[in-house]
Amino acid sequence: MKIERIELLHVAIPLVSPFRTSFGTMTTKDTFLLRVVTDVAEGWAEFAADPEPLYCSEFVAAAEIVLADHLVPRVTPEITSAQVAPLTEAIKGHKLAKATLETAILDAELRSYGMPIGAFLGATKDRVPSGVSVGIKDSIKALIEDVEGYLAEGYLRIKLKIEPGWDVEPVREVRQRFGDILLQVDANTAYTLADAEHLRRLDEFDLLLIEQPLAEDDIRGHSLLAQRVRTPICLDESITSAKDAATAIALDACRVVNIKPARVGGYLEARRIHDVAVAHGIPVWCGGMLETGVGRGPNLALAALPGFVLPGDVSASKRYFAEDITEPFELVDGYQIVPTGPGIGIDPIPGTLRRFTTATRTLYSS
Ligand code: OSB
Ligand code: MG
Repeated sequence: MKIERIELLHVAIPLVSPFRTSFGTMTTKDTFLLRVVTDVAEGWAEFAADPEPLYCSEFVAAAEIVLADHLVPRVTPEITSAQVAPLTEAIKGHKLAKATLETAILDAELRSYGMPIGAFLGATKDRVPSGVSVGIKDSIKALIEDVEGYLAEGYLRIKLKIEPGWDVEPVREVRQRFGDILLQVDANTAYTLADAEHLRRLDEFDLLLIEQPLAEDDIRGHSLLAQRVRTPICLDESITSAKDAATAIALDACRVVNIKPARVGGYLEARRIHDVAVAHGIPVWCGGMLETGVGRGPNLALAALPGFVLPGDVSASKRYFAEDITEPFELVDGYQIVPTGPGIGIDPIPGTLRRFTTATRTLYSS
């Protein structure tokens, strides 16, 4: 396989409704896709972060620069997906940008063999249970209506976004109204260890987990918090590699790990985190970042690995998009079917992609 062209396509796709978290409100999926054209196949990937560095330090404009000036120039025409990480190791950080490059090359490579990414990663399931992440609302009433709608659609697990001032009450109301559902919360780093006694009030609601309550670099804080709350701590932002996962687990900073391939540099590292967690008896689940179908497809394949024992943030396309750039992913009895086509198993629909594309740039051409 020989790489002939690497293109970056900026896309902007409106969300069906604003998505509010402790770090900000999103109304549009504004990002870019990477398209790798080789002599035998074409590969696609999606940059997972946003125009502003609010969830993580990476953002669209920075990722474009790092890809154009530092990552793509290190790519050789004959590169394999396994060589992307070693060849770009000298470039510090920028894991979400690196993940985009590795995934697009992996997709092209797998398509050239006719192998689905699920088979490549070691998926053992053909469908995965679907959870949904529910944003912060203006009122409890609006929240209850949203959760009711998602449960009616079949979602098997509800995750509530929380922040100081929107935590114990919304959780209490949802638990009271909907009874014995699978329920968890995500704080996106909005608390400090000084809030430990407050967070302990969530213990009475039998949550599956509390995700990333403290700052991303505060492993020790999470470890101390874990001694003071009964609800299992799950890390998201803190885990950027298998090494991080091993450290956090060894220090009892988490009892669950959210694996987002983008955050950890791609699917190869995501699988290593899965393996580390499984070796320690730590359950994992697949997180999301409001991906279009291009990112959603391979996430479903990852979520089909045996250690993914909790429902992921792998919701249907229509949870975020009235129109996606691929055929939409849909729920079937609360589950999503893992794509079985070669590579990521899904393609952008050319006409639809064209309508949502705002700019295109060639990063490499042979
Ligand atoms: O913290 O898990 C998160 C979305 C964007 C950035 C961070 C997060 C999220 C979500 C939604 O919670 C996940 C999804 O449905 O894609
Ligand atoms: Mg999270």
